[in-house]
Amino acid sequence: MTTISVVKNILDANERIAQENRKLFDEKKVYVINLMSSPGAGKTTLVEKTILAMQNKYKIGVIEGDIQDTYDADRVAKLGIPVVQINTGGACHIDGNMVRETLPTFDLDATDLLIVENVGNLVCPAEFKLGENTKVMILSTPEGADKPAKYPLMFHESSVAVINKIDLMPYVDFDLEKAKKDARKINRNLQIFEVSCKTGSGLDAWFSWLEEQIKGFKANLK
Ligand SMILES: Nc1nc2c(ncn2[C@@H]2O[C@H](COP(=O)(O)OP(=O)(O)O)[C@@H](O)[C@H]2O)c(=O)[nH]1
Ligand SMILES: [Mg+2]
Ligand SMILES: [Zn+2]
Repeated sequence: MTTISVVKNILDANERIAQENRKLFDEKKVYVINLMSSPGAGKTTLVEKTILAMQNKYKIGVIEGDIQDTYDADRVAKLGIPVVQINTGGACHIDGNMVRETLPTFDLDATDLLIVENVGNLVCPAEFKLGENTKVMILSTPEGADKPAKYPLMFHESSVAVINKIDLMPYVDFDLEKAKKDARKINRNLQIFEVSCKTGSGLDAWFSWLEEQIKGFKANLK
């Protein structure tokens, strides 16, 4: 009997494309973030805040991934930033090939930071590499502190967890210490930022960290 592991083949094929993307990003010195979370955790809001804080220093591009529609891309385009919408037409994650297809629309020579907002989903986006430098995930306080334990792969694969909507802590039963402890049990090196994209609290630490990463990346390529 012959068994074909479809999932493994898909992931292997994706991995090759992600490596090609990575090679191009290195050549062009583009630092790439793969931003993941559940729907509504605050990805687009964090993208907007990051653009507003950093667009004077860095040239930013954005890829928006959604099953349908262009709401998020419209929000980013309003800020005058090059943005491409990927409509996955039902698929619950972005893959390396989808990213590759958007790249000719960007001037990569004039891009320092490319942010890919993945489809809202805490499960399979963690499995598909895009050629990013860093996977960043957002957990928002209304989602509950049990999410690291329930969705370990997302926390394992990400280098950074942004805990967003800290302003809502008085209204939701979010055990911040438990969330952090469980997340670090899964990923000892996880960098955690506690922020509110609404009030702005904690965002400066995120901006500084990101700036350091971009500078370090560019310096290493010289
Ligand atoms: N209270 C509060 N609301 C937020 C915060 N960040 C985002 N939101 C709201 O959460 C909703 C979903 O945000 P959005 O950025 O679209 O999430 P996405 O689906 O992950 O891209 C919007 O109504 C935002 O205004 C925050 O820090 N605090
Ligand atoms: Mg969004
Ligand atoms: Zn998926």
